[in-house]
Amino acid sequence: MLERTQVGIVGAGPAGLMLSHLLHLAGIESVVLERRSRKYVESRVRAGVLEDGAAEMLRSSGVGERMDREGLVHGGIYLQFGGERHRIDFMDLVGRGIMVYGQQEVVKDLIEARLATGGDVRFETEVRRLDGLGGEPSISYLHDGVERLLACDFVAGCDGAHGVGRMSLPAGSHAAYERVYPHAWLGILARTPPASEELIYARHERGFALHSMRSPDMSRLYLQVDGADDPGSWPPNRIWDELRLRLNEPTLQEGEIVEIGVTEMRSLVLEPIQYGKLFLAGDAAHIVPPTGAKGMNLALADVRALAAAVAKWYMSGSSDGLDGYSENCLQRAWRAQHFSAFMTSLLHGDAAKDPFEHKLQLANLTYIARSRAAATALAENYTSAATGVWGSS
Ligand code: RFL
Ligand code: PHB
Repeated sequence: MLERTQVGIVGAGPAGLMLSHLLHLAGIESVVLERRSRKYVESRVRAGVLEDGAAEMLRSSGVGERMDREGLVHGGIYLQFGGERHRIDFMDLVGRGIMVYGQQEVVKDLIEARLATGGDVRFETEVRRLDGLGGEPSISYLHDGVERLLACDFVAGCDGAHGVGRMSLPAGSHAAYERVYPHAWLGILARTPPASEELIYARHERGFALHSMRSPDMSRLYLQVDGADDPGSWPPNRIWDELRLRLNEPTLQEGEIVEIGVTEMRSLVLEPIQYGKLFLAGDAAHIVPPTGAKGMNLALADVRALAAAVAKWYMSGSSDGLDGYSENCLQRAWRAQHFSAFMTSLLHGDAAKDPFEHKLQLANLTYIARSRAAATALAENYTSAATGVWGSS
C-alpha cells in the first residue's frame, strides 16, 4: 500500500524540524525523512546565534523553554582591530539583542517536541529521488536497505547544501548565483570558560578570529585558515597560540577540544526556490558565509513563511502564499547575503599579502566604531531589526 502524508519533508535540520512542528500546530500532517541517525544530528556542532525574532518564534511555538533557561542573552558584540576592542551596543542602537544557543540544542528541542506529540520523524532514512513534482509528488527513500515510496501533497526540501531537493529542480528552471571565498573557518568547541561575556569578531593582521561560547564553561572559537587547510595541520598548541594572538587574549585558557572542523565559506542563492509542489528552505535554497550568523535564522524564517503558506492553502484553497514563497524568502536571503559578504570582506584577509585592503578594512572598522549611524547599520543587520524579517515580534 502506498504511504501518504500531506507534507513530505526531506531533512531533520532546523528547517525541516521546525517546519514539521509548525505544520503540526496548524493541524497539518507531515513526515520528516533524515539520512543520519538521531544521535548524529543532535551532536552536529554548527551555528550559535539566534536573532531575537528567531528566539521569539521558538518561544511562541512552545519550544523555547530550555533556550530561555540555558541560552545566553547578549545585548551586543565586540569588534576588535588595531589592538583595541569596541563594543557595538545592539540594545542601545536598535533595541534588540541576540540569543546565543547552539543549533544542536535547537535541533534536540525540536526533535523532542515532535516525538512527544506523535510526530513522524524517521532517522537513517535516505531520500533518493523526488518524482511528480509538477502534479502528484512522491518521495523515494531507502530505509533498512528497502526502497519505499511516500506520496504527498507537497515536498519540502530542507536537506541542506548537498541535498536531493536542490538537485530535483529541473535544469533551466532556476538560476544559481554563487561566490566562493578564498578563506575557510577552523572551528573548535572547547571545554574552557569564555574569555569574554559577548562575542568578539577580531580583525588581526594574520587573519580573522571569532570568540563565541555555548555556556559558562564551553567556548566556541574560530580562526580564518586557508581553504585548503585540513585540521591535521592545526595541532592544539598552534590553535591556542593563534587564538591568543588574534583575539589579543594572552591568558585565554586552554581546554579539551571536544569538536574540531574546517568549514568552507561560500554564498549561494537559487532563484526561484520552488518548482511545482517542491519548496526549498534553509541551506537547500541559499548558503551564506558564517560571518553574519544568518544561516540558521534564514532557515527558520523560510519555514515560518512556508508553514503559513501551506496552512493557507489547506484552509482556504488560496495559493497566494505558496505562489509568493520564493520571492518572499529571497528578498530576505539577499539582504542576509549582502550583510554576510560585507562582514566577511570587512574582517578577513592577510595584511602581508594585501596591505592596501587591510588599510581599507581598518578605515571602515574605525568608522563603525566612531559613527553611530554606521554602528546602527551593522546592528540593524546583525539583529535583523528594521529589515522586516520577524515583523513586529
Ligand atoms: P541542515 O542543518 O544542513 O539540515 C539538512 C538535513 O538534511 C539531511 N539530508 C538528508 N536527509 C534525507 N535524505 C537526503 N537525501 C538528505 N540530504 C541531506 C542532512 O543530514 C541534514 O540533517 O540545513 P537547514 O535545516 O537548512 O539549517 C541550516 C543551518 O544548519 C545552517 O544555515 C547554519 O548552521 C549556518 N551557520 C550559522 N547560522 C546561523 O544562523 N548563526 C550562526 O551563528 C551560524 N554559524 C553556521 C555557523 C554554519 C557553520 N557550518 C559548520 C557550516 C557556523 C558554522 C561553522
Ligand atoms: C557560533 O557561536 O558558532 C557563531 C557565532 C557567530 C557567528 C558564527 C558562529 O558569526
